[in-house]
Amino acid sequence: MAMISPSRRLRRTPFSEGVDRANPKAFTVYNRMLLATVFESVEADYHHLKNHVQVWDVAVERQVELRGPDAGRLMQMLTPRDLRGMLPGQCYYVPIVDETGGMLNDPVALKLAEDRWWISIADSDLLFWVKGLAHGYRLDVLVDEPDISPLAVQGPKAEELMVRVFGEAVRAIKFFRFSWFEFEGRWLVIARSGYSKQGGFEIYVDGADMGMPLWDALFKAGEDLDVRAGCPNGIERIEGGLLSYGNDMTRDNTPHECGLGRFCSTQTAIGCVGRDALLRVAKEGPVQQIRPITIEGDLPPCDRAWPLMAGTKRVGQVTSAAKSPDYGVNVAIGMVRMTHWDAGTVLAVRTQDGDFEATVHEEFWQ
Ligand code: THG
Repeated sequence: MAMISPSRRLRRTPFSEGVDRANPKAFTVYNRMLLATVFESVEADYHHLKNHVQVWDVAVERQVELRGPDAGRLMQMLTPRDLRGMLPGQCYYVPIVDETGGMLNDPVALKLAEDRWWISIADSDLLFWVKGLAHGYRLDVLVDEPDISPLAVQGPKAEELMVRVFGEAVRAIKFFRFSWFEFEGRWLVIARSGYSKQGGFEIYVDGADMGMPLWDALFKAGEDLDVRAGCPNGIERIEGGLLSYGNDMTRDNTPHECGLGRFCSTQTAIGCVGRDALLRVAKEGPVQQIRPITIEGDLPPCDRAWPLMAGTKRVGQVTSAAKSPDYGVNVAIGMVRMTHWDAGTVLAVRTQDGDFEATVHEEFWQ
């Protein structure tokens, strides 16, 4: 494969110097930024993540900041999740939908204060939709992308490493909660969250100049923990059922089709622009839904949607797949029609290298 041409459009991050030092083998593009995808090998990275601790440059998780008296109102316009019980210091995984109920993004929202929110976005240009709503509804709120760059610390030894750099108080941070910590005289948000099921934290680094000093401090403190540069792992996130926007779902899907119904309280999410559309589809229930899938055989890379076939009939598609070392089978994420989504249903998945046997499951692997 040819190289990717560097340019201003393809943004580097405050941690790129550290990432480059660790010799990544491949990058993807996410929110018009570079995101490493492989260091040693996807399998070696996977085993290391499950046993040790990794530091991930996830600056690609850009923040859309809402600031002003109408920030809370705007936030509720974006999502069918009821935000009324959300307190400052909490993170919520929030489906974001348009007026048809179609998924625009699946970010983590942080409530910093009643009048200040961060939306930590997946790979779509959410900023434009949010600015459009704020302007169209004449809301008293500032919307922009601040110079905030998340750095994730993930894996079973993440807490030990974080304690060494930020002190014992990090142990008290609960899952999907955050608080403020000092580093070199500056205050940073640290949340217990991250795009893996191995546990860990996300540090919201405020100001690009803080990037490498923090990166270096983590690596120095974690030498004896075998801390390594890492990245969201393609195998581990499929095992855990963590969805990838643009891959596993798009604007064509409702949150209910994505299995995100538990993050919707459409009835009470007053003001959500997709509320009426979602109330209509929620009443009937979705006709297709995300399912865990296993696939037999030696698969090519999943670089396109693979049709799921029941005989000659297309009944869904597989959108992510990887060979799992721990489960000894290819694990996958697919969207399956209601008629074929029962656990144990055997289908054929049509890849660029031909058909393979696929089995539908009930629960993800973690
Ligand atoms: N962290 C932050 N921003 C992000 C991501 C992240 N933005 C992009 C992307 N990841 C958004 N997608 C997800 C998908 C899943 C989760 C978080 C963000 C996630 N889900 C948990 C689960 O499914 O087990 C828990 C959700 C819950 O219980 O509330 O963590 O990773 N900052």
